[in-house]
Amino acid sequence: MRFALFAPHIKSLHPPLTTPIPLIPSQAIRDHARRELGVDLIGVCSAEKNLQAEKYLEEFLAAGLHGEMKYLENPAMRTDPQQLLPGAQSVIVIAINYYREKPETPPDHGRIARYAWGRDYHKVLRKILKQLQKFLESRWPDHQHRICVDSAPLLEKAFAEQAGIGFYGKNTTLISQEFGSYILLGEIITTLPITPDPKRTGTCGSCARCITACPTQALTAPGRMDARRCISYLTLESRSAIPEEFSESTVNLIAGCDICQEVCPYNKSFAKPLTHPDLATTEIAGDSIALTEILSLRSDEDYLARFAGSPLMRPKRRGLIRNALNAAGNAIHTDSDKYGPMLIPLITQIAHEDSNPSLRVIAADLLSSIKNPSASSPTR
Ligand code: B12
Ligand code: SF4
Ligand code: SF4
Repeated sequence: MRFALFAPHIKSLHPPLTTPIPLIPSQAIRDHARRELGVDLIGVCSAEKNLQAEKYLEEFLAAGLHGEMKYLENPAMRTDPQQLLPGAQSVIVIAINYYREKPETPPDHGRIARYAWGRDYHKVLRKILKQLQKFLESRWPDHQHRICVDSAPLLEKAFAEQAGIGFYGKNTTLISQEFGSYILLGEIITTLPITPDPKRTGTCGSCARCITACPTQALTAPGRMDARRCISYLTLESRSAIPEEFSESTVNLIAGCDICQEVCPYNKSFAKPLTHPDLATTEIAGDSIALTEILSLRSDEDYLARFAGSPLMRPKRRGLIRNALNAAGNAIHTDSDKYGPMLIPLITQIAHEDSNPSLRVIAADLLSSIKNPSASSPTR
């Protein structure tokens, strides 16, 4: 039996701790997660506060790089599992591979990032973590657990790195040796003292392909992102119009962006098709959607009927139509004879009739930029 060198919650209450806490070996948890729950990677780290991650996040916030993502403005909590579960001893991190081959996307279709092709991963990972929690409860009663998949404010990559799942790439994603960066993360914070895994070593070396490939220069330095420039932020998180500066480079990306992952040599070598049945069997948005279909979604009810259970519920109808208008503008500017006749009538309809006033403005501005391509507008 190994012993913990520290027990974070006890340490903070009684600094001169003398009795070591016996550590539970992680093998049974690992085996159950992999064999019974289809978890691709699992690791454990101590529930100690991550001071370095807190410092990085504070710097990121102080520089305003998070834009409208106000929910990140709690760095002390995001880096301290004790604040999410008093008495926490360990963080169990799971990773699910979500890679799939991407077919070519025609310009009159909006491209969807891989994580959003099927069911909302929060639901999928939460279900897996609930089953894992049941297993923990059956083996070790009288302990507390808290599940996190974006839902609780935890800086997930930082704890996944500590738990040996992978290393931070220059594109700011967490890269695993087994699957590359196409992995989604979820955690159980627990009062169980479990043997931690060693941190994995890994490095980008001299590679900087992601930094060069990013169409909006969102990767400002290795491991540093100005989220306000990232297409994922612009299409999913921001509620504002897509700034003119980024509208052309966003091309036909309407929900997230995978470019800095697609160019990554780790993904080229190690990405493999996903196997988890809950991600594999569902396809709600798919890899792309005809812009005419999105621009025809006139009501929130239509939107819900089409995208319920998908990550596309996050930008809501307003956000996805804003993105589709931007993509439509780009398609028309590429080949107006080909794409104008099918898209302009729908843009006109939005400009005149849409229930959302900001969409009416974006559509009207787009129409004037189509008529007068040299004029600027919020979407071009
Ligand atoms: C906010 C957020 C975003 C923002 C900001 C992205 C970002 N890079 O953080 C936006 C909207 C842009 C975004 C985009 C995406 N996201 Co996101 N996002 C989050 C969220 C909710 C919080 C992340 C956060 O706090 N970021 C703020 C910054 C400060 O954190 P950070 O990158 O971890 O910064 C660290 C580095 O600077 C780092 N660092 C560590 N060592 C070193 C060393 C050096 C030298 C340096 C300089 C820095 C450094 O320290 C900082 C703190 O730990 C997490 C879920 C969660 N609750 O954690 C998902 C999460 C990070 N996203 C995820 C995914 C899948 C995506 C997308 C791939 C989706 C898509 N296809 O569009 C893209 C990827 C874009 C990219 N290149 O990162 C996954 C990532 C999985 C993985 N393998 O890494 C997560 C973990 C969700 C999940 N549960 O799986 N996302
Ligand atoms: S997700 Fe796209 S926009 Fe964001 S950093 Fe990566 S390449 Fe750049
Ligand atoms: S593309 Fe190169 S620099 Fe970027 S994350 Fe991958 S290995 Fe690192």
